[in-house]
Amino acid sequence: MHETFSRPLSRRDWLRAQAAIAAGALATSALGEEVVTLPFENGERRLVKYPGKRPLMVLTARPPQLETPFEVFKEGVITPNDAFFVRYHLAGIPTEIDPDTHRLSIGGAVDKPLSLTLADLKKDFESVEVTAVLQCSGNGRGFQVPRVVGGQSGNGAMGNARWKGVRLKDLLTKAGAKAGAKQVSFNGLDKPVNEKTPDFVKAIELDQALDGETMVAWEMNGEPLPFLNGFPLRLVVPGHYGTYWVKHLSEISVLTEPFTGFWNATAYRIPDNGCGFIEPGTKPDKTTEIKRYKVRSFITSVLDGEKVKAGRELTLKGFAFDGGQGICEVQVSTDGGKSWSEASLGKDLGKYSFLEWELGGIKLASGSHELKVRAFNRAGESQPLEAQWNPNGYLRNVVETTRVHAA
Ligand SMILES: Nc1nc2c(c(=O)[nH]1)N[C@H]1C(S)=C(S)[C@@H](COP(=O)(O)O)O[C@H]1N2
Ligand SMILES: [Mo]
Repeated sequence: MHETFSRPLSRRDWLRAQAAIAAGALATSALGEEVVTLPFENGERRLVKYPGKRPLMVLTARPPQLETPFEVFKEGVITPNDAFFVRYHLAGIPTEIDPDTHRLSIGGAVDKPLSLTLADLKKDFESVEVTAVLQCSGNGRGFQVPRVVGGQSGNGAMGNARWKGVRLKDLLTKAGAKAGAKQVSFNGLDKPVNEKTPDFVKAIELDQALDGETMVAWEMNGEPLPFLNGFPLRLVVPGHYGTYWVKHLSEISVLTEPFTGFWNATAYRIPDNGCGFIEPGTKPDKTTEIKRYKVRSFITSVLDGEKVKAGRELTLKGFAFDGGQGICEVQVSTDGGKSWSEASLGKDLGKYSFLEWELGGIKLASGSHELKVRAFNRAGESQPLEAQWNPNGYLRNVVETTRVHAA
């Protein structure tokens, strides 16, 4: 079995992979297919192997929406490419892209429109790298009560990777964004399959596009981007929810007026009240675009529902992240949130990365225990003990609870 679409493949491999995606899934088989059950209503998910991926939890097959099984996060703070989640909105996803002929156009309000190949990007611009979390706005939506429509994800619609590419700023500087430009929009090769669905185009402010952090990337963890994660080029917007990270990027447009497309103006919006949450079941008076990640933290060394040895010394581990202020403290509770101990922090991979934490010397008496972790960032932001709500199930960042039984 080939590993990714981005490696040279035989013609036969290509045809097989294309047929698999077109059929909506690479069915491992009806026999012996594993199922993972998330702890909420209708939480059964088949584990299916797609091209370039190990078996992942299928939320929808067309378009592919694949969730990372949470136990993958035990492997470390870099999420392996073959386990990285996949999310698409449009059923018309590309199945074959030739990296030698693929072009990225930069147009709109610029002095000099550009049309660049992957080779041009690598040769004509300085390459840069960042380790950054990619998290879907609806990560954890399945846990929200009362429930809302949208993909009912557990907490596996996130991952952390080392991205390599060029600064968007350098591309826009070369093209010469015109004075008075306001925003920049991004389009990829995927297409809607019916007329009513708007094409997936996203825009960001020009200032942000020029911040030197937003990137056009071709590499993830030292490999070409996996096909389903945006091969051959994607936008990387460190600290910002995944909706902006446009995949199979083909077109960048500099705009003189604010973008009014569906995916900015109607979708991916949160209550405009500072925190993004409102009274459950109500409607927001005003909305604004979703932007940066809220503070989150997870226990990964033991999973919810796991059994542990009573009285035996235990080290808890996990990771925390935020939208780029940087995590400065992590606290762990083994008594359901009554008391908290400070965890030690692992190697700093940069302010946009998962940051590992660890707390040793824990002994649990026989019986059931609620383990919790919470993080604080440099802006003094943390996580609420009670889950909060909004109509799209975005921004989940409650202090998560891992229930273990010691015996
Ligand atoms: N072309 C394209 N890019 C896209 C999307 C899409 O539907 N089409 N979905 C976005 C959303 S909502 C998310 S969360 C991320 C998911 O990236 P991944 O599939 O690499 O995990 O891709 C973003 N980029
Ligand atoms: Mo998303």
